[in-house]
Amino acid sequence: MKTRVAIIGAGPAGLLLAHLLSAKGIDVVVLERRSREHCESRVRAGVLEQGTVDTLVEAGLGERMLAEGHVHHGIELRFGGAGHRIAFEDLVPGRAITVYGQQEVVKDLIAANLAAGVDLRFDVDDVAIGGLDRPHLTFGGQRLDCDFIAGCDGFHGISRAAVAAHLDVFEKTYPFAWLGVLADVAPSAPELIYAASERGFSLHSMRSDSVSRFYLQVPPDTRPEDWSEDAIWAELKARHETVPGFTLATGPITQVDVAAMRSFVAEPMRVGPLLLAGDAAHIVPPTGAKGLNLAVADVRVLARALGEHYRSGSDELLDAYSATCLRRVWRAQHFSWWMTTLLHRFESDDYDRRLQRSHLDYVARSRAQATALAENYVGLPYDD
Ligand code: RFL
Ligand code: PHB
Repeated sequence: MKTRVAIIGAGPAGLLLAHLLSAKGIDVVVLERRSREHCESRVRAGVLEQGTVDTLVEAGLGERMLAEGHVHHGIELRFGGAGHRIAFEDLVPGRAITVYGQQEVVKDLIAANLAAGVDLRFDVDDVAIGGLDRPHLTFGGQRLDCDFIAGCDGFHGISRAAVAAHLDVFEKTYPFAWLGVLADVAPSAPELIYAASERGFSLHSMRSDSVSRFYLQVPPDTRPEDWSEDAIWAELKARHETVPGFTLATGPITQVDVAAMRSFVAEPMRVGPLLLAGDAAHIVPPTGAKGLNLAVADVRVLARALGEHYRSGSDELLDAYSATCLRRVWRAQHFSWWMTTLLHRFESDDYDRRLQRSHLDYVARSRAQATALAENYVGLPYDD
């Protein structure tokens, strides 16, 4: 078999890349290890930056997102017995976030790719990178020759590992994880609440008018079965019901998962014909809601660079791919680390705790600090 761009992984990065390239008439094959059902039901991110929304709309993928997603013009930081709203409409006029589940984005992308006749293969669990001199993949006893391999296979994929000898890795781990909770209950507030309490960090988010999404800071070795439904609600209430008059509504919990917290960057994002994109190249802790948005930003740059390669033969954009993406990646690394250290409870001394509180107060009181948070949260403009 032969194709121009062989894409490993049908997450947001691989699927959007396939969609953008096929729209330019560039032949692709997507190979995904898991089933379509698995990819469409994996609950992860929920916050789309303005630029992500614009990118999806431009690519013709906006219909359901614009109808069913919820546009939010602010978030709340809750600490010290009070809530402080970061008002996007005032601080970064014209920019907002859209709350629309990652699995809905994935469903829309799979449907659009299949409608366009893209060669999308699920349940392919033995993909191997055959070589980079004459780039090809092998799977299921077949050989797929290609011009480029797009490694869109997430943090635990094979692509980054295949070129590990060529990469510099920058990494940070955190002494806690997030317990993710999905519940059939209406959100208790219209916007996201990032709550920094004495008991640890907690996040109130949502998926729809009748489904809420919560996260609790927990010890890193936590397993979902360690937490009963009652214990989850008690802890969510204790961390959120810290301002007068706020009551957290409860309901049946439908899913509990644990997400590790990590910061990670592999450089460069290109080794010859192998191009890494999304979580395959970098990970951020979810506190800044940046992971999915970075994956989309990478793929925008990559689709344009590959388009230029095939259209005019110029490799200027491809040669700049890694450096272009890494500028945004490192900004998001800093923002995600900053939000994480600002809001979580660390085993630190009293001095560090006072610093953390002072910093939170400063964000709540200073327009300059609040604007810095807001412009990063809604997403800085793309370079292009
Ligand atoms: P993905 O989504 O991991 O997709 C990779 C795909 O590759 C497949 N794969 C393979 N296929 C073939 N052969 C192999 N050997 C393969 N190995 C792996 C996998 O099965 C999978 O289908 O990576 P991608 O496309 O780069 O997308 C990245 C995003 O998924 C990720 O950054 C976000 O989910 C991160 N994230 C958030 N990002 C946001 O922008 N906003 C948020 O609000 C947000 N919240 C979150 C998050 C991630 C979380 N978890 C679970 C880590 C909240 C959580 C709890
Ligand atoms: C989510 O709704 O899943 C979500 C929202 C904000 C974050 C992380 C996750 O920072």
